[in-house]
Amino acid sequence: MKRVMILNGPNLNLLGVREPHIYGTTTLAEIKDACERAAAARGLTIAFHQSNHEGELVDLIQSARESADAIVINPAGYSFTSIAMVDAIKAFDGTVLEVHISNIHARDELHRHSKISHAATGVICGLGPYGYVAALHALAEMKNG
Ligand code: CA2
Repeated sequence: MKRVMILNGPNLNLLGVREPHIYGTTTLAEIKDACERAAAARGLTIAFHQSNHEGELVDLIQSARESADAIVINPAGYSFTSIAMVDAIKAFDGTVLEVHISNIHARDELHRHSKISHAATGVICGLGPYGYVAALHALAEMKNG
């Protein structure tokens, strides 16, 4: 059974609570539920995490080297700054799918250029919370996902 670590970066714990005009009304707990349903349907196991701390996210990415076959990551604000997360992702051998709820390419300059994409296998953005579920379906379809 393919093991997927799902990682969420800073402030995503506020989803559905603040700025619904940008990020919608779905909470992170609801996204976790949707991921659990999709994973069960597709024969995947998931470990779902959120952290506001860059070092903790780096530790989780490193731990995925032992505990996961693939990573789905929404690096949130660290997308635009974190070389440490890029380096940790490069040390992971499996598939890495970067997910953004919003279409970062349609946003302001500050939110447009993810450094993480350089190290990701693929990027999904602008599909809303469904992006996480789409990433799981993609991993289930990918031979080496
Ligand atoms: O669209 C996404 O998923 C983002 O990764 C979300 C990040 C943003 O910096 C990226 O450009 C795109 C921000 C996450 C902050 O989440 C909040 C949720 C509710 C209220 C405030 C922030």
